[in-house]
Amino acid sequence: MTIIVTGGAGFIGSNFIFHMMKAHPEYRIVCLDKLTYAGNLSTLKEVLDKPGFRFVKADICNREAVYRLFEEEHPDVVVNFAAESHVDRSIEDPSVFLQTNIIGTSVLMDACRKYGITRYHQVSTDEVYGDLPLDRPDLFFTEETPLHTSSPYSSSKAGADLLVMAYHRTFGLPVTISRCSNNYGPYQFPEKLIPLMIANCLADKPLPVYGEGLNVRDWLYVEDHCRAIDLIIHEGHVGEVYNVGGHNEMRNIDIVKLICAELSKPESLITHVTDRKGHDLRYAIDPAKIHGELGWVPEMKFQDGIKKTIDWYLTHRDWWEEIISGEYQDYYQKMYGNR
Ligand code: NAD
Ligand code: TDX
Repeated sequence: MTIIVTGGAGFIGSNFIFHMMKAHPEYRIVCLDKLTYAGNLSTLKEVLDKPGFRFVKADICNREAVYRLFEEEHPDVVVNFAAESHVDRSIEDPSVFLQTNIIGTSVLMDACRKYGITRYHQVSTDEVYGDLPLDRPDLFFTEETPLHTSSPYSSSKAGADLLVMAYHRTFGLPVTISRCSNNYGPYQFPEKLIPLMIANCLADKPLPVYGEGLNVRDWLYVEDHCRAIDLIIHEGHVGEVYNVGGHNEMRNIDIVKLICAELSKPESLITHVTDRKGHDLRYAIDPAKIHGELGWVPEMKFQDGIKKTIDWYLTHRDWWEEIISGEYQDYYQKMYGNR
């Protein structure tokens, strides 16, 4: 079995590659990644020289490069993680989000049609459902919840999802989609909430909480997400969407306070800053379908996962200090300088 994993030099894609190489050592894993600001080849250093693994630097929007790779590798399965993934950046400049997340997805699926595959899996997000009110804890996103997006990021992911279902219905492409809640764990780029707060805490820098910090996210340890995708590509039903989440809702402010406590830093570092435009209030996944049909359950408890994650950032300072030393400083200044 040969699997092309796009976006495998990013956060979830790299964790998925590690998971698959351990769980299925006989598979050939080919990572296709453009190495944008969010992709880092050093993340993959432990697998780069392994037999059964190949890295190819290319853009999923580059039809010629994508078709060439399919001709060389004859993949059985394609798992598409490649995306622009940060909501705040999509508010600054939507265009690259439309290009990579929508056009890139269509190029990959065109290649799948042309060369034939047994499964195309689209890694999507709970953000395509929009948000839920804070005062209705009884409401959850199911696979039937209508798409109702808020940001250019989530709109581009919803656009991709619609295309994936269209390729299934019109061309019979064997597709599946997973829509997961917020992930956390090793190798997450420090622009995202949890690693940003860990890095700032360690540098005794202000912790920029948007608004009151009352927005709720449903956190899942990245390895649990990777196991879910592994299960879906093997046992999921073609043409189906699977929500992935572990019923672990937390307010942003409580996550930041927890990180302060774990790192023995004062909560006085917390600084409330101007809210994100169009900020989604609450995400909450109902995972009944993947649990009932495929038997998936999350294994990592948040209390353990967050400790493990903080430990990882403490013991891998070289990985993220290198990242935040370069162009990230300009990004940080632009986003947080006058906020
Ligand atoms: P990330 O930003 O850490 O990584 C994205 C990767 O894609 C990077 O390696 C980047 O170089 C690569 N990439 C970007 N544009 C590309 C292009 N045009 N061609 C080839 N490669 C390209 O993202 P992540 O957090 O690992 O998210 C992976 C996927 O999971 C995304 O599709 C995202 O929408 C989805 N998702 C993320 C979360 C989360 O909490 N992070 C939750 C649910 C779903
Ligand atoms: O500095 C910050 N301060 C802050 O209060 C940052 C970076 C974030 N926040 C808030 C905004 C959100 O309510 O924390 C929450 C989480 O923010 P992000 O880490 O940017 O994640 P989110 O916007 O929820 O989107 C994430 O989950 C769904 C991923 O980035 C997406 O790729 C995924 O689809």
